[in-house]
Amino acid sequence: MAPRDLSLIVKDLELAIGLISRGTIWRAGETLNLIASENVMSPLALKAYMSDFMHRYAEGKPFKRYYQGTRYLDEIEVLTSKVMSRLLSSNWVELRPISGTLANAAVFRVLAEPGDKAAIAPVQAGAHVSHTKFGTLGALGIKQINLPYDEENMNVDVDEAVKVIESEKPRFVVLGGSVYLFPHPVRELADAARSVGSGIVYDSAHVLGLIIGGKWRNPLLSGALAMTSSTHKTFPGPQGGLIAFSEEWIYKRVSKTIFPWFVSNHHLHRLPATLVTALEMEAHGEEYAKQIVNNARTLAESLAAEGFNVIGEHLGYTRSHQVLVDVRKLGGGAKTATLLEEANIIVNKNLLPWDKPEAVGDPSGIRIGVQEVTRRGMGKSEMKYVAELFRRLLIDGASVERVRDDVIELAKSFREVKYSFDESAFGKRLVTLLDVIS
Ligand code: DSN
Repeated sequence: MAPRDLSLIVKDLELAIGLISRGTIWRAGETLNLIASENVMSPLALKAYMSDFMHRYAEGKPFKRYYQGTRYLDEIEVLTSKVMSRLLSSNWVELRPISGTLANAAVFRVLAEPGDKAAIAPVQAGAHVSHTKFGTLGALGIKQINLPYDEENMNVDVDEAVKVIESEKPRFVVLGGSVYLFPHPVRELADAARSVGSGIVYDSAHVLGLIIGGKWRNPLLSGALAMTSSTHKTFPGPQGGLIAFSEEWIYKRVSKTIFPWFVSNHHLHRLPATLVTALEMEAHGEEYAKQIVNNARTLAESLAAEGFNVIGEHLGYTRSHQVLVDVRKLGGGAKTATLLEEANIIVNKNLLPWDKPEAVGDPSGIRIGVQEVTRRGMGKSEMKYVAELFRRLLIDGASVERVRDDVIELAKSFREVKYSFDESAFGKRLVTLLDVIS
């Protein structure tokens, strides 16, 4: 090894400190974040995240670990499961998957062997890549059958889907996903799935917070066998995953396989932060979810009024936190998302129902999510203002700098995280790692 060049190390450290700091100031303080799969934790949850648990290992189940030193973590994991069970009306919750994709992997693998078939809501209906042959499903060797899509209703075609389930007899049916405005038909397909010895796995990653807040149907109460999720979208916790089940047998089988098949250590500091967030959602989730759905609808209507081609007008635009806009006339999804980013408005380009998968690099649309700006306290008047900013930048051709200045002003006025516990009251007693190490 070459001798250490301390000046080079310090140079890289300075670079790292600059990048971390500028990235944080920009994304947390100066942008309007409209990515539909993100959110911000509350100050109290952040403090809980900054715990010593981030350094530790705990393979296995609470109180049956392969490591010593886990006594407090065991209690936290049990308590988090208990709170989540209460919020999701499930007696069986697994918190160890470290992402929504790994939650899907564990359930898919238990329900099917390589070579078996699974029927999924197609990509037009919002399927996540992990549901598909290009992602986790394919990696597990499970064959993908698409449920038919009803363009008019922008949803799975129920009558045709029943026929597909009855004829193909898939081992499981996947509903839910990443890009959808209206609830998928769980109740309508549950009997058909059951009649062929199959079950519905509902990916609730995007709508977990809406389910807890009572603004989206709980799939477990509509007949789903399992709901998989991440914990950081409309549920505003740390990045992570979970699974809730409606039957004990599937819980037991998945639980036995998460470790050692899919996760060894389950990134323990997620758990205290998820617990704080779950309690925040129990206290404030109803109000929060209601405001998210109202804001999404207001933003969709306002963008349409400003001259944008917003998808789903005939269905009332949206019932989720998402709004989809067809931007083909503005140069397409890639160009539009890039221009918005220059003005500090962060969205992602997205395939719209008619796009072929090959169009993924430059699709017809953009996807907008309002869950983070809602958490920061924005309401109806801000949604109208956001639509106006979009129009000034994308239709009127206003200068990027002028719009960016207005976006920074707006972002600065909405930094506080609402629908959360008072950090100054509860946080004083919460000891973080930085209080202990020096
Ligand atoms: N769930 C994806 C999204 O919706 O952005 C990320 O994997």
